[in-house]
Amino acid sequence: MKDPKITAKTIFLDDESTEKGIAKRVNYLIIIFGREDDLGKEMEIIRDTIVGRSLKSDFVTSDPLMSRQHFKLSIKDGKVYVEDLNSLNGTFLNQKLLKGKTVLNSGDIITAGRTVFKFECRTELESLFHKYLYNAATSDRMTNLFNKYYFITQIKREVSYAKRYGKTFSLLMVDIDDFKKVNDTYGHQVGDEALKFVAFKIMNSIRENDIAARYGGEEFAIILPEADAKSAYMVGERMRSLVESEILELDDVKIDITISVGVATFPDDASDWESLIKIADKRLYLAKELGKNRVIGQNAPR
Ligand code: GH3
Ligand code: MG
Ligand code: MG
Repeated sequence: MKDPKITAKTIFLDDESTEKGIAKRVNYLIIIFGREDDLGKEMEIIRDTIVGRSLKSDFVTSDPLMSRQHFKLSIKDGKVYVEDLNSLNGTFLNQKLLKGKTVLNSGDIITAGRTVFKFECRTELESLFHKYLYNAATSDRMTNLFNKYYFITQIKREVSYAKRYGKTFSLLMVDIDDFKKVNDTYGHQVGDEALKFVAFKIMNSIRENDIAARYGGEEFAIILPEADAKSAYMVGERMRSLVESEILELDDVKIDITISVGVATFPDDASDWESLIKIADKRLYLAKELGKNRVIGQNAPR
């Protein structure tokens, strides 16, 4: 969760900040066409920025037709320049092969491999609005966690990253125990509050780079980059105990909420994302069978 989430509330500024927000200009590079997991990705250009496929680039894409360090943006006297970095397939500016260092104007289109970038000089308000739209497309409104669509693009990405660099990562599948009873006893509104409560506890048990999503109704999925089976189990256990230890108090009701968690680890348990979800799900199901309010990881029977 690297960027703070921009909600409609955040962009509703007072008069003075609105004036400033219109007056101030910010330079952005945004991917307007490319691979699904790159689309909509953007970066504020405030320093020299190398764009390419390598993780050492400042703006990393997943386009296999781009060079590892494909082109560079640099700033001089308030202007932004673009130059190709001896890439294999060249860089195109407004569909013409780029030669030398060229100044960029707002609206310019840069093409590298199969990826199309747009350079934009935006007002600060526009840039907030873009963040808001991105957030709306990738988040679940009720819990403010990521949505299932975003989760799937990220787990695919995590698998290819871990495969390429020989890394491990883990997945937690979380489901609220006896949630139907909460709805049936107290009504859907209280049920919704319980969902937000669990989402909040999940956020409090993970780190900045972990990706927590609402996977379905009362089910959550969390990607823990670089976490092995043991540390993922510990994160799950921390989550479970955080939820258990606080009673949810709403007006005149007090509710005990618990969760069950299934843990699966790449590559120990599976070598593709679909099987990894299946295994975590199976363990979650086992946690339910064994009496709920527990975490089941690698040592559980499959
Ligand atoms: P288990 O411990 O086995 O998970 O039992 P459960 O009752 O939690 O599981 P079940 O799948 O039977 O019920 C899930 C319930 O979650 C049913 C559905 O009405 C409720 N639910 C799903 N999404 C929402 C939502 O957005 N808001 C509310 N209030 N309830 C929801
Ligand atoms: Mg469920
Ligand atoms: Mg449930």
